[in-house]
Parts: sequence; structure tokens; C-alpha cells
Amino acid sequence: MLPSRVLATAVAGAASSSSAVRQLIRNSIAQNPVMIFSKSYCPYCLRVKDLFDDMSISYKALELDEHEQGFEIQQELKALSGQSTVPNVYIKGTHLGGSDDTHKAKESGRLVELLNKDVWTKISEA
Ligand SMILES: N[C@@H](CCC(=O)N[C@@H](CS)C(=O)NCC(=O)O)C(=O)O
Repeated sequence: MLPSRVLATAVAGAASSSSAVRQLIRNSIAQNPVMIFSKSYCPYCLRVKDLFDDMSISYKALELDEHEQGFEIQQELKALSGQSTVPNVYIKGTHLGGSDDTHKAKESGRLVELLNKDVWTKISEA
């Protein structure tokens, strides 16, 4: 059994790293009008990037498979929106969803509506 001091340090370390991951996610979403959490090899991610490229809209993509905390980021993203797959797209702070959702939003006009929003959605601090 671990001494309680070692255990407390381990737990505190885990908590601060998960709050750092939450902060990274919040900053990424708050600083980029189009934020895509992605995996470099994922065909759905390529499809959604192609959609934005075709619309000449720039985006920021964070490739979870190339990030040392990619697994933790994906877990936090799931806690934030309920979505566990990539791509996971946010537009001006609003969670849009995956590739299929983004393509549907393009068709319905919701994507352009979100892109044109003046006031960004704020991610809750929870
Ligand atoms: N219908 C979803 C499908 C997305 C999907 O299946 N993505 C795969 C990667 S290509 C995924 O996230 N798999 C689970 C994982 O990588 O953890 C969409 O349109 O975005």
C-alpha cells in the first residue's frame, strides 16, 4: 500500500493535470472561431477540414493522436459535450458536433449563422 503522503501527491497531480487539460480545451475553443479536435488519420476529420477549405474558412485543428495528452483531452471533450468521437467541432464557442453534423449544418444554413455570430458562446467554468 502507498503511504498516504505519496497517494495525496499522486491525486493532486492528477487533478491539476486534468484542470490544465480543461483549460487547454477552453482556450482553444475561446480563441479560435472554428476549432476542430481531430485525429490526423481520421477520414471524417479530413472530410470536415475539406468542407472548411472549400468554403475558404480557416480553422484550428488540434490532432489528438499527435498530442501527449490526447487521450485526456478526448475524455474531457466527452465530459463537456457528450461527444466521444472526432472530429469534434466548435464554432465561436458553440458545440456543433462531428463531420456529419457539420455537413448538415452547412446544408441547413446553421453553419453560416454560427460563423456570423457577433457574440461567442462562453464555455462554462464547471
Ligand atoms: N459520424 C461521425 C463519425 C466520427 C468517427 O467515427 N470518428 C472516429 C475516428 S475516424 C472516432 O472518433 N473513433 C473513436 C476514437 O478515435 O476514439 C462524424 O460524422 O463525425
